[in-house]
Amino acid sequence: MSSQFPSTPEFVGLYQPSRVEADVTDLEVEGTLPDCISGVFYQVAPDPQYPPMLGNDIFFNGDGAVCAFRFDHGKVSLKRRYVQTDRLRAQRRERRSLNGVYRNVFTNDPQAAQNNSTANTTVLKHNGVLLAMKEDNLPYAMDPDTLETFGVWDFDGQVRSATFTAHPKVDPETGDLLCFAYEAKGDGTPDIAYFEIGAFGELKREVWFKAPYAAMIHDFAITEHHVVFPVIPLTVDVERMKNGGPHFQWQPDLPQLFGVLPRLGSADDIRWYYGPANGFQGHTLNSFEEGSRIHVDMPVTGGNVFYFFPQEDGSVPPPETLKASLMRWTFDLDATINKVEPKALMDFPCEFPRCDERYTGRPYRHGFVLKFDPGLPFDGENLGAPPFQFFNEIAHVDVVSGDTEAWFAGDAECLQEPIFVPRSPDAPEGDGFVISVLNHLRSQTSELVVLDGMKMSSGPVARIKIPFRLRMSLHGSWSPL
Ligand code: V55
Ligand code: FE
Repeated sequence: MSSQFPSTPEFVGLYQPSRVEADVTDLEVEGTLPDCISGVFYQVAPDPQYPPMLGNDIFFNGDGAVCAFRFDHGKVSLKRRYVQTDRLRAQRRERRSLNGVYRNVFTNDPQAAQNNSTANTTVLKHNGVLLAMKEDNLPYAMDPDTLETFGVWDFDGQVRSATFTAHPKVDPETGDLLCFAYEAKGDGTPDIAYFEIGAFGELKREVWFKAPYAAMIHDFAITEHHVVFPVIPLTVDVERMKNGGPHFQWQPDLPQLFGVLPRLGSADDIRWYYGPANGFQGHTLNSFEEGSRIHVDMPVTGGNVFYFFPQEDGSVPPPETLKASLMRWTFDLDATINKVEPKALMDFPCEFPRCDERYTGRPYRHGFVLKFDPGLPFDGENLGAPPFQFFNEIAHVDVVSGDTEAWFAGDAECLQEPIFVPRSPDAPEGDGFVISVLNHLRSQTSELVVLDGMKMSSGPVARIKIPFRLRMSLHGSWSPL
């Protein structure tokens, strides 16, 4: 019996599954790695173990495969392992895919695991374990050194939500993990839970409240005294799921909704703000407060970015019509109206923003983003580069001056989410290095590039060669040694 991945855009080129588990000691390095980069870069990719049960599948439904790049005295070693989710283990037992439509358990094979998590969206070390997260379930915990999977992580029984975000934030002052759950009482529930978990694992705060309707809350934003929940106009309907339909559906008439909660508040204190309809709030770059005002900086796109979650009539906007840029939303707690309009900080499409995380939730200046410039040479049409998550530049953005400095990676290359590493613990904001996976479409190879954050246009100071191709990934984190 043939078992091959389909030749659909979701499985070719950058999206061809990699499926490699590996240990490579001392990768080849072109250039010089600064000694001050000492730590582990963790990141995770959706990387399906088996060809999709239903013939095709979306990128977000692949099994989580974690990379750990350990930087130590100018050398880098690589370890890559699948998260041993219940779902992966059931598949390997049956030797085929058992999971149907993304986040729709009604379409799973009866042999599939009860827990539907792929653990494929981010990895972050907290209180001694590496958490692999997917927003539809609790995290899985792994050994940060061996990448052995320990199992589902409920924080010693303290977190009792059905789900858990893949975008927690670390408060830089306390080391507390600020996190939340949406659809927190199960599929289609409008319940949201907000948690603060101490650096030593103790649950410090927990607030449960309800959104006006059940919809995707992918990322969120924190400040010293508040948290902000961006509710994307992608709603959930369990009846549709029972009919085999998608978990999410785009609602062009719904606003970009934001819930603002005081960190010390209760459910009654949540305040909802309404932005323009038919817009897509992306990932948070950073956020901070200034008197009564809370600023949240993120890429915003005019229309549905997720072509795999169409609106009711099945339509999706042609990708070239989607205008995106880095925007600032300002929520004024003293304002009497609840309407908000974002202001553009930059005027080019970008995503996967990251800040110097010593400044998370605090006034800041420097950001690092993946950028797409359609005006630059491109020679990848026949190499399987779909019009989704394709970035040919990496940039430093200064949100105070509005300046941008970018590096173009090449005419058949695609960058993945960067991570920022400070030069030293007390270096000025933004003084340090930016690390990103770079995929070469022509040679079907991958490398890590390391750039000086304040000299982005000079290009990499080092390129670290990976002896196999990495599939497109999502998010990751830096953990100092
Ligand atoms: C996102 C990614 C996901 C997901 C839901 O980027 C939203 C947004 C990788 O999986 O399940
Ligand atoms: Fe994300």
